[in-house]
Amino acid sequence: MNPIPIPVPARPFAFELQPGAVALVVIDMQRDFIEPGGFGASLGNDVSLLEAAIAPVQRLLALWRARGWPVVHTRESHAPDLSDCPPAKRLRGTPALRIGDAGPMGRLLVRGEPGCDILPAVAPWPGELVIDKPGKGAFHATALGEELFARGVTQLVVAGVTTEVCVQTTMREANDRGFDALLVEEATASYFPAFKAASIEMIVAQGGIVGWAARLDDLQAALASSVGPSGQEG
Ligand code: C5J
Repeated sequence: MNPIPIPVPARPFAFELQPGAVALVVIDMQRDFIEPGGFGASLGNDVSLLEAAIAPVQRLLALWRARGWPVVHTRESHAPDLSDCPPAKRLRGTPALRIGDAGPMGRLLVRGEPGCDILPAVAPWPGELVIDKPGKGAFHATALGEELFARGVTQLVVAGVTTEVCVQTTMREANDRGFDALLVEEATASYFPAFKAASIEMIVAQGGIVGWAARLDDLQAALASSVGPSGQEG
């Protein structure tokens, strides 16, 4: 029997969250984006702006883990030989350091290097899916779609960084693949607060042309007030 959907207050209208079919997808909470000396800093960004997402992502992880629901983490990352990094990506612009160059946390965005790791505060637990992605979107050149299908997932609750780049790209990819995707506003951050705000508006505009956006407190309250068929919290 399908569990009863949980209505989550959201924009542009309530998100009917389906227990058992909803994965939490946490995008690129990597040291290379959030800590000084990484890829984000090499592009001239104030990386401290992304710290605001850490505690909300921790809350989301706790909600999903308490229910045994699927959690997916992504890392924007490349093979050590950079064979999966198009020159157009590596050579664009005039950053202080390029992808693959050595920085204080190792080679930027290269798998296995310290900077490529997910922050310890939001690190994957054993058994959680970790997707290494060479692009901005989490579906491009990865097995994410197949992995979600195998788990019976039809809905995504999305968090992580940065809102207008990898988060929004992933939500658009998810939308095109038939997933319903909800962005949790406090659990995402950008180096450009105005871009974060604009991305959320783009997602929910036109009747949810890309998906939904919700406040974390509203999602948490909706989950706490729902009771599954077994009498347990949804
Ligand atoms: C960027 C990302 N901003 N994870 N990557 O290059 O958003």
